[in-house]
Order: sequence, then C-alpha cells, then structure tokens
Amino acid sequence: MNPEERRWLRKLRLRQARLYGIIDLGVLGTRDPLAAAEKMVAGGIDILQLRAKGCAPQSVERLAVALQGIAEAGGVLFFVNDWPQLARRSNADGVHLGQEDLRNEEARRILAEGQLIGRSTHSLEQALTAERDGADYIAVGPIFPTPTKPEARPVGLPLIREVGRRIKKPFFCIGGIRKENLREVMDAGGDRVVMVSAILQAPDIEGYCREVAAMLGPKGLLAGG
Ligand code: 3NM
Repeated sequence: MNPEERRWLRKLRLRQARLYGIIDLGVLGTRDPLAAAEKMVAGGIDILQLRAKGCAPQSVERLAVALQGIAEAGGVLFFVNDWPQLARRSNADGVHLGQEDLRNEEARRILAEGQLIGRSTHSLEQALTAERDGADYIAVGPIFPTPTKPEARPVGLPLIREVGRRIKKPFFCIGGIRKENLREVMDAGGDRVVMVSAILQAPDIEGYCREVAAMLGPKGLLAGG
C-alpha cells in the first residue's frame, strides 16, 4: 500500500470510529499498559492513544511500538499524544496535538507521509481553525469537569451541537464522559467519544468498553470525512 492509500484507509477508519480510548500513564499508575490496551481492544474501542505527559518520549518508545502492534492486530487506529517524532518512529496512524503544540504544517514535516493529525479544541472558534488548518479529526472538550485535566474549564453540552453544525471532519467529545452521562452527550449530538478515567478505572475494562460501544451503536459511516 502506498502512503496515499494508507492515508485514505486511515481516514475511512476514522470516520467509522466511535469509541476512542487512551492509555494515560498518569491515570493508569502502576498497572500494566499493555494488558489494559489488550482489554480495550478486545472490548471494541476503535482508536487507541498513548498519552505520557511528563515522560521523556524516548522512555516510552518501546511502549509506543508495542501499543501500535496491539492496535494493528486488533484493527484499531493508534495515535501518539504530543510527539510527532514518536508517532513516526512507532509507525502510529498519527499524532494528537493540543492547542499549545506544533502547528499542522510543522507536524506534517516530521510525520511520515500518510500519517494523520488530531487536534484538541475548546471552543467553536478553535474547532473551525483546526479544521481549516487541515486536522484530520478534532476533539472537543472538556464537556464535563474531569479529574484527568482538573485545570481545564468545562465547555458544556451545547458546544457539541454547535460544532456538529459547523464542522465536517470527524469530531470526538472528551472530558468527564462515562457510561452514566453518555446518553446526555449523544442527545446533544455527540456520536463519537473519548474516555480516559472511566475506562481505565473500570474494574472490568473489556466489559466496560463493550457496554459503551454497544450504547454508541454499530459502527458505520457517520457524518464527517
Ligand atoms: N483532554 P477523562 S479533557 C486528555 O478537553 C483530555 O482537550 C481534554 O479524561 C480536552 O475521560 C481530557 O478521564 C481528559 O475525563 C479526559
């Protein structure tokens, strides 16, 4: 497969994605990230991300490569948070960037051809800018207060519908989302979600993912592309 075909396939899988799980080393603590990732993939996540805030990228390179292998074997996309170099070295499907990180054009110079870029946004304006700048997907949040990012001000449910009306790229709702409030997010127009602590702190990670995936409904071609 050439890089253009690979990009096309990744974008297709992104459009079909509904549940995005993150291996956040801060939330995971001393538990085994590979075992957690295996359970998330078995439970039906569509995208896996490695988030290792506070670590040196070199120190998690072997982990990134192993997670990429788990994701690929399970037919799940794999993204690296923050570090395009590590995304490239681990053969990830792409990198996820925040508002303070590299601009897309800089990141694309580092990434391999065909790798994708996701961007965190916290307002309609940021979402529109991210789409205009060529992000392949957008995360919108935090929807609710969250201990995983305690300093961030929640944007609330109404932003979901606004973003849905204006953004064509796939967008994922993030921040404080769990089984108990998922219905509210879906009713507000959010059909793709990211969950960190809800999944990682579930006593049965695989079962939790399976339940959430079932609530989100069967995979299919959602809006956006
Ligand atoms: N980014 P949980 S909210 C990593 O709004 C992250 O950009 C956010 O974790 C954003 O599912 C968030 O545990 C934390 O609330 C999500």
